[in-house]
Amino acid sequence: MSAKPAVLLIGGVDPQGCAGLTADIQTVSHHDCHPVPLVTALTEQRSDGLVNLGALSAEAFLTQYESCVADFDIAAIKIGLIPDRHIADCIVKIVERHEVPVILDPVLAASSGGLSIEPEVSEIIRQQLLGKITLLTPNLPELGRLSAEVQPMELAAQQLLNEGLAACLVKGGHAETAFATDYFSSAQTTFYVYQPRLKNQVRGTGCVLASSIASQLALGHDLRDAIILAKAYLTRGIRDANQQGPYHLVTHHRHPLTISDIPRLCYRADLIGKHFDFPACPKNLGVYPVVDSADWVERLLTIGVKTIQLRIKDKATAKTRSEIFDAVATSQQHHEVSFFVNDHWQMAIEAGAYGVHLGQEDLHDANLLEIEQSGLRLGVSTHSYWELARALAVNPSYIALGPVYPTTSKQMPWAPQGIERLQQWQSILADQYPLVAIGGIDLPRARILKQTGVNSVAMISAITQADDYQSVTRELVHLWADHHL
Ligand code: TZP
Ligand code: MG
Repeated sequence: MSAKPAVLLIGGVDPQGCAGLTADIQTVSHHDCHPVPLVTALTEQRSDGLVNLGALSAEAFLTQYESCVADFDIAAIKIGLIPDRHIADCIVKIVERHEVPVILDPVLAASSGGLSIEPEVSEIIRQQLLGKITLLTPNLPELGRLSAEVQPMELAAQQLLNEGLAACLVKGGHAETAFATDYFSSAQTTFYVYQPRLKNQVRGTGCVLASSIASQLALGHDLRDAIILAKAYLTRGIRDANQQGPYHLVTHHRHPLTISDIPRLCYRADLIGKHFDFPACPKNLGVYPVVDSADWVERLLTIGVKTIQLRIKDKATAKTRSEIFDAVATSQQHHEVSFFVNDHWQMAIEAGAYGVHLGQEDLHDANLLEIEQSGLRLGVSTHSYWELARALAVNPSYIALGPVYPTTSKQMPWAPQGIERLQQWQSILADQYPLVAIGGIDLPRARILKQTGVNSVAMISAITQADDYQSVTRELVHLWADHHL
């Protein structure tokens, strides 16, 4: 077996084994990473509160650190309890020595209360640490301690970004709202991730979330995906929390994720928790060609294709419009055809198309309420976990995942997802959403993909660039013919 990525865990020991480094170590282990604990403090705490921070001396801390890094490389760092300014100064130096992702969970205000950290620590975090880390994960009281802006949380987070912080995930778990909502903010994007509120008062949740994000980054996920996966891990751990004496503790396990574990993502506060209801489409959409003209729609429907998408890019509006209207008319002349229009949702509504297909950017711009009211089906493209979280928030008629294989038909920053990822998504989405595979799929690959149980295969070049598109299309349709609805 190859070496696991090592995650340096800088934090305090909870002598009862509930929070702090114990929770961090369990989390990192369950992500198949190697936990490297670096103790900042030997705390004294129990159910009636924290009696003593028990900070280590700077000297003892740094000696320990040298052993931590003596024999292998560190892939990511997670920082928790910083008990005093001396340890804070040491941590600044440590972070400067590693060019790896650093997650700081600023343990300045525990949910249980009873924690009082000297104000100099907050000052060192603000002035010397914030500009050097990848992500800060404060709860609302901690955000209040660190930011000059008190509220709303969006402005408080922006204030920290203005001071040099790269990204912030504000944990809104303390707010009294129907959904537990976190707010992510970076120079590139801001969004909300939300889930129905689960049991409150589970210990160590902040440690688990930050350690899980650090592990996912150590494993190579991008920051947004790391956050979604970590939230899902924590949600499952809270849902299955076990009682230990007076506490509820996060349960750690490696069971596959379920659809309810994955948080929902949206960009607007007024859409948090909004339930969309797009009509269902056939569960098995089968062979799903994506073409760029009404003529192609006609040709392929004549051969027996039942699901098709018109994807017109860079054509004049009048031409786009006439192609869409022609294709809708053609689709209505054939029996039980699901005809989707890519992107041009207003024209799709006007023309009376069966559905629209939106990429993530289109999803951002489109008026989903209007599409929903018009009764069109909605298909959504995804290429990553955070895009899946976004798709789930709009509860579409189907979800597409790509590129499954390398493709030359579209320029994309994503590496091929591979068949393992496709199978994982198939089991997560299971009965709730038809899953459409797209990207580099030809007839031999379609044969393989069918075995994964995926409901549909979409393709561009395998059909439109084929020497004999008729025979390829017939074989594809035949391949899916026994895939009953
Ligand atoms: N989205 C993900 S991959 C892709 C799109 C639109 C292109 C698929 O084209 P091809 O030729 O089937 O690889
Ligand atoms: Mg915390």
